[in-house]
Amino acid sequence: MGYMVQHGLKRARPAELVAGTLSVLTARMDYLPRGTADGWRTVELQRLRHPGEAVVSMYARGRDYHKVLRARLQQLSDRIVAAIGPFGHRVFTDSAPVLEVELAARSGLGWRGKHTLLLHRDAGSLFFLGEIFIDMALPLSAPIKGHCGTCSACIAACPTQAIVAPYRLDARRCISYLTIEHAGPIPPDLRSLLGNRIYGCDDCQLVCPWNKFAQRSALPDFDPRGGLTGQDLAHLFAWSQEEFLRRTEGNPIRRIGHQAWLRNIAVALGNAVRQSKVGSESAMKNALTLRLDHPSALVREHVAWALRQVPECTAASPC
Ligand code: B12
Ligand code: SF4
Ligand code: SF4
Repeated sequence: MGYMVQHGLKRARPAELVAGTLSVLTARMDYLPRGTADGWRTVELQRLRHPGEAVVSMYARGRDYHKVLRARLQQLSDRIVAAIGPFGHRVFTDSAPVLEVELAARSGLGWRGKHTLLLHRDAGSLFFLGEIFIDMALPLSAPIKGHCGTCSACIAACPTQAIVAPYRLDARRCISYLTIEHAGPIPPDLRSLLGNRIYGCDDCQLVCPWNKFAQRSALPDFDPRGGLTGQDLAHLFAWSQEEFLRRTEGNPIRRIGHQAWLRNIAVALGNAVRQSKVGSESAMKNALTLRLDHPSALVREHVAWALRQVPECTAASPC
């Protein structure tokens, strides 16, 4: 995430990013899939109790939001042009050095929760943010009051204690950073805390009481696809590079590449074999063993670590 330092104050000064910007239109797009049944938070929390199941963060089970939101913001800009005539504008979603949560909070789209994400009483936090920078001075909308109160459920639920204080995140400990943004080895002292989360993490949002009010998306784009939900770790670990690329086409997971995919799943397999009942770990052990001579040193090291998690055979607990 070194780009944050490189961009310096451009991040906080929209007119330095796009010359002539006078206002920013902020938008949210809900991503809870259309057909999600009530009780979905319990279902998602249960997945974390099945060590052999791979858990991909909810935002990444469908189409890559960057494309969907950008296209829709562009369409909105085109409609405004059709209504009022040409004006200078540029759309963003996570695509440039823009402080999206801060802009959204200041414009009243929600308040920043103690987990640092934006949330709203009527929508929880399961939405993406995007912006249109424009060269017209519009009346400002006002921020809204925060409603976290004395709650600290997200802080308590974070598996790696990444929320080091209310509204303060140590990204180096966040599973989302470790499994998506981080390119190197996952720090050994954090590996067991990742559990079966192989891409991103939703825990701080799953426990948030306001996500009872999370809105279903109106779009088919975020329907789960590519066989990424409810899959066995061993099954996903067996995907070749070609299969990985084919299955993740149009999905944000593709960005991390096959090597980081295997790294993440190796950690989850290590965590699963450590907890598994005698005998039930053999498929996972076999899957790991088949990757012991993978060309990537990163993958090999994580596989070797995972195999070291297999419980010792003892007289009390024979193999
Ligand atoms: C880097 C990043 C991450 C990092 C760091 C997260 C973080 N909390 O900072 C990692 C990889 C860990 C991450 C994880 C996730 N992310 Co992320 N991430 C981003 C990204 C690209 C930049 C955020 C950022 O700048 N962080 C740095 C901190 C320092 O900035 P900040 O949080 O805005 O807050 C500070 C400033 O605003 C500053 N500030 C306040 N006032 C002022 C005034 C001035 C003048 C200045 C200079 C500064 C300033 O003080 C604040 C506190 O330090 C944004 C997209 C974007 N371009 O904004 C998405 C974004 C925040 N992520 C998003 C999502 C969905 C996630 C995950 C939920 C994904 C997942 N399920 O795995 C997790 C959630 C983890 C969590 N609890 O935050 C969404 C959040 C939507 C929402 N409802 O809020 C965003 C907005 C992407 C999007 N377009 O939708 N993410
Ligand atoms: S995404 Fe997961 S690891 Fe990151 S702060 Fe939230 S609960 Fe903690
Ligand atoms: S879990 Fe509680 S403290 Fe955390 S964001 Fe939600 S309401 Fe705020």
